[in-house]
Amino acid sequence: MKKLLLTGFEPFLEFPINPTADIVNELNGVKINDYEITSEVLTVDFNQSGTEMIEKMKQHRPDAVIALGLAGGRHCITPERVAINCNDGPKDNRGYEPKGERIFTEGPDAYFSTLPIYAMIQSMKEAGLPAKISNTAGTYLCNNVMYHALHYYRVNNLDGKAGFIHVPASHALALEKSLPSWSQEDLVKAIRIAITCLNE
Ligand code: PCA
Repeated sequence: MKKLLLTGFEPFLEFPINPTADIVNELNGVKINDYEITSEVLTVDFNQSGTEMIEKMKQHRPDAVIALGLAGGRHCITPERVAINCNDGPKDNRGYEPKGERIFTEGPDAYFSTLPIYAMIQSMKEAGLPAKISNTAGTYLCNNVMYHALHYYRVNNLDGKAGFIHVPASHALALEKSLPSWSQEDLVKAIRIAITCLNE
């Protein structure tokens, strides 16, 4: 059986709930096709989250990594195409606010996702769940952990697949903040479908 590391994030900025933490906790230990899922919830901290991702990859030695994050305001599930070597954005959960710093000084400018993102959106849409590819994961912690996962596989010559999927707000979050939202059930269903595509 192969191992999938599935990560979510703690709440951040103006969002008191992060639906990705609940998604990954629900799927922890679940087996989907060839993959057994190990879940972790990451902090939202420019000086910490990437290190956590690498520590979890060293600990679990996953064959694939799917990192999840909330994109409050998006309407559909969006597998990300690319991670860029840049930290920028509003204050993280420890109050740090980088202004256009490189994540790894000597790292490449960008990494493309190695997840089957076309198959993922196709399968989600066939199941009646709106999905489309996103061409920017931003410059905040979601981009940061996606970059870290791809960089770790690359510099260690490992052939695991890695990438990131942004999800819309859950209804629970939308009760607190006015945002387009999905049921938690459909969010989990979409991520289960994405995982079934890993063999493609
Ligand atoms: N979303 C943020 C960071 C944590 C999260 O869930 C982002 O899109 O960068």
